[in-house]
Amino acid sequence: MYLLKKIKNKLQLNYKKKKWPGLINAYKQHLPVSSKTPIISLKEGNTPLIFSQSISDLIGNDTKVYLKYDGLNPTGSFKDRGMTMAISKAKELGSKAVICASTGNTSAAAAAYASRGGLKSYVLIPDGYVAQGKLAQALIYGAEIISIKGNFDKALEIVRDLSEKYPITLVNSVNPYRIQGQKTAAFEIVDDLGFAPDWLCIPMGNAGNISAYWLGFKEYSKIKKNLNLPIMMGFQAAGSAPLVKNIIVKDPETIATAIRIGNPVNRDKAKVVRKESKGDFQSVTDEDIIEAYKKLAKEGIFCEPASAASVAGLIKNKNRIKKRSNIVCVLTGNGLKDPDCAIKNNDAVFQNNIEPSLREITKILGY
Ligand code: AN7
Repeated sequence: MYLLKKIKNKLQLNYKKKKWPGLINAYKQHLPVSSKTPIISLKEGNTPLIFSQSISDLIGNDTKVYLKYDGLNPTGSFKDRGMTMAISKAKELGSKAVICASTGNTSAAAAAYASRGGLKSYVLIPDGYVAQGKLAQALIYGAEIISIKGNFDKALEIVRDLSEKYPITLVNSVNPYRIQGQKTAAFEIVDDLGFAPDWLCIPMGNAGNISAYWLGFKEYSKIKKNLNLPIMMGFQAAGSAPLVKNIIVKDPETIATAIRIGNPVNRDKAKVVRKESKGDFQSVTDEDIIEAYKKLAKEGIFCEPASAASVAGLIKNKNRIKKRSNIVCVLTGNGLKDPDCAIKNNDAVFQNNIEPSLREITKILGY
């Protein structure tokens, strides 16, 4: 009996140890935190890397395609990785308020983590271009929301100015702690696979995330022997592709409102990533994006349209992929963020206004 109890206790202890502590605690030794940093966490990170049979089959050539489903973070996007760091450091440094410009996800994450940390949050968003789920989040988490008659790029210009003049911490991806937190996604991929993928496919807006992944892979390669670095493939929407075209896009337009960004702040960093990784930046049309979005959903994975750009981009490169490649596509945000898009773009059979009679419904089912 005693022995049994002892074994049981030990098992329970192991189980507790295995509980995910949030990404700062999990990767402390790789992050600029100390015992003085108040860790503001919602247990973000540790998102699943899901093998996709249907996308792998579509690519063929014995390719294995995995999806890094970062839409399963606490506020439904990868922004939580950066925000746990940005808000923890803001609090450590005595800040009382944070500000960001956002196409939606940054504002949701900033509002949530600021509230949790007892800080005030201000968010500037482009009027009419933030998906409903994201707006709902910013509202309920308690941000002060300023919706401007202008796009994301204009909003970012304003918040950068404000944060220089007043004691408000900027939490867009120009904040270096954001990139530090986001690099942990690369660590997780390597920890899951046991190696780095041959290709990493990722959507780009401001190009903070692609820069963060690259930093993560490079840092891990210094401590893990024989770690090959991936080719970094960044994808933008055709109507909003400043990095692909190497220009500033004045009036970006795309169904993927998350990446409706015409003047990415991390432009130079992104170019370095492309060069160092021998990667490429390409555009995908809104039609390509919706097609990939539906394909993913058919396998049970619901992401937002911007995230589907990574898979749309991969599909476009089908003929360039070497045999037996391992590929990771990053799904940056949850599909529930943008319910309108799913309601407008699906192949479902939806019959409404039906009489609630067995006869009527049997007829519809075709029996
Ligand atoms: C789902 O929320 O810029 O290339 O203000 O929400 O690091 O900018 C969002 C960006 C990809 C692009 N996928 O990442 C914002 C914002 C989703 C996003 C991106 C965003 P970056």
